[in-house]
Amino acid sequence: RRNSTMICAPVMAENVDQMLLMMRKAKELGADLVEVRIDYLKNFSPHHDLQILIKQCPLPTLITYRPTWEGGQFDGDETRRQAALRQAVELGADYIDIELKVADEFYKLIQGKKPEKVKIIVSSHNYENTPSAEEIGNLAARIQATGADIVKIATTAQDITDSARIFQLLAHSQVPTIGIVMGERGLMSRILCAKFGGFLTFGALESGIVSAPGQSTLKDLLELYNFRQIGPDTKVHGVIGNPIGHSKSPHLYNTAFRSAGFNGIYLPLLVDSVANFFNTYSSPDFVGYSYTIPHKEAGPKCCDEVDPIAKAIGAISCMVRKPSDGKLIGYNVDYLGAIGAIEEALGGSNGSSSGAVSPLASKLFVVIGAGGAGKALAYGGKEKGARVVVANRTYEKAKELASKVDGEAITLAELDDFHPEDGMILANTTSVGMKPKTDATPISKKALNRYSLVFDAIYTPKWTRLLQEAQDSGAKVVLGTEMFINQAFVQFERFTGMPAPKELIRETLAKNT
Ligand code: SKM
Repeated sequence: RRNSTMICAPVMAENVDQMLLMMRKAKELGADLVEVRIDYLKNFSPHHDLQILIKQCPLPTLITYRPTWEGGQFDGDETRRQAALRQAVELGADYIDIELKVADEFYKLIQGKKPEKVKIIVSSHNYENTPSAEEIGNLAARIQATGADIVKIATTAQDITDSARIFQLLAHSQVPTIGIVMGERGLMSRILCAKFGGFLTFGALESGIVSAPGQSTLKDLLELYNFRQIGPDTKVHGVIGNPIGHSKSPHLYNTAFRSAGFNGIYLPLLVDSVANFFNTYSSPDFVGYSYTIPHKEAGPKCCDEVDPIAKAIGAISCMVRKPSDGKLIGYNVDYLGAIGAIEEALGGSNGSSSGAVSPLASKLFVVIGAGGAGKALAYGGKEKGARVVVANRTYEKAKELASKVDGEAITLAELDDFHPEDGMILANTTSVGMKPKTDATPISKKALNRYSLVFDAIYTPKWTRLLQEAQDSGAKVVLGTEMFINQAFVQFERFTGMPAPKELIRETLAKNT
């Protein structure tokens, strides 16, 4: 274990018995303490219920009685609320959460009655945004001035860069501090708080049942993100995209990092602006990135150097920070994986190094989409001697890419009636058909009988509607998982300098798709 950051499981239920069951589950799942959200209890009788909850909990307890004015469930009398919290203090709960707005009042109430071991967390929640670094600093100072044992600041992420200001607080704070940025864009704060010395993070017992937006599950913290292994020297990696929840990259790399004993973490990074991301996260510990839709083409602008192939393609899929000088280098490792898998399915040797003629040579290769992945596939097709056709919703973009690969451009609307010859090869590189819109497909089924092979870059789901219909039409199919896995091997080696544990990566993807 590399850090002292605890994992706290929030327990929310309508009655005490259910809460006790959840507490046992929290312990089984590996939590360090539980937050008892007594504002969720119906017919709460403070002394009786608190005594049972505090005494029978198999883990240390944090008692929280969150009022509606701070985002909780309790909308009754404030004097009663504080009286219940005072009882929790007297009954020897390990931690009590009290909101900053009433902290001074509460400290007066418990004067002389607080056992030494009971620690007070003074909390502030902002459900709108994350203030400036200066405002957060002032807020923390105000919380400390109440006499808090532990400072808690929870804000809301409007952008992924918001977590950086909370990390700054954690890294510089002189007292134990909980810093959480809520919402999907704040996910990294819930995991990297272990790197920056946060006092605790929250982990839900079940997915979808969270006490605050963006909370991870205990299971994900421990198994997917290797939370206990994160430390001050842990190198940060991630996949930059939007959306990003579907990505299996975190599963693959975190599993592979752990098996290789590599001190790294890999996160899903929901990024709106790559430029803002890199302006903010410029520390030497933020070292490796995968790029996915729609940011592959914006990637090169954020690099200090771009590999010649990525430059020719006009998009990157991978970026690493050189340890020697901190420069960010961009690569494109997408096309190799996809083209290799297509060649293999066509039954030829993938002759790139042997000099043999590729089975793609002189074939008509239709690429749907002219974004980052489309560019990589079109480039790969041309390299192998195929005649490339780019089909894209915006014709201008199709034309621009087609001209780079000496190919032809058509619009997506023309694709259904496009059949200059039989035995063509089709590659979808758009997100049409990706989870959750799995009913969608970029081409009608009846047009598919002109193709001898169909590839889909999408791997969630593994069998897209396009691939199913292609197979029904008698075409060979190449799954997106093939491309995904091939490029992951290369990226792992770039990130770690070690050979990729290929079998493990394969197994991990199979388990998660
Ligand atoms: O090129 C890959 C990228 O490296 C990662 C990824 C993902 O995590 O879903 C998909 C592809 O774009």
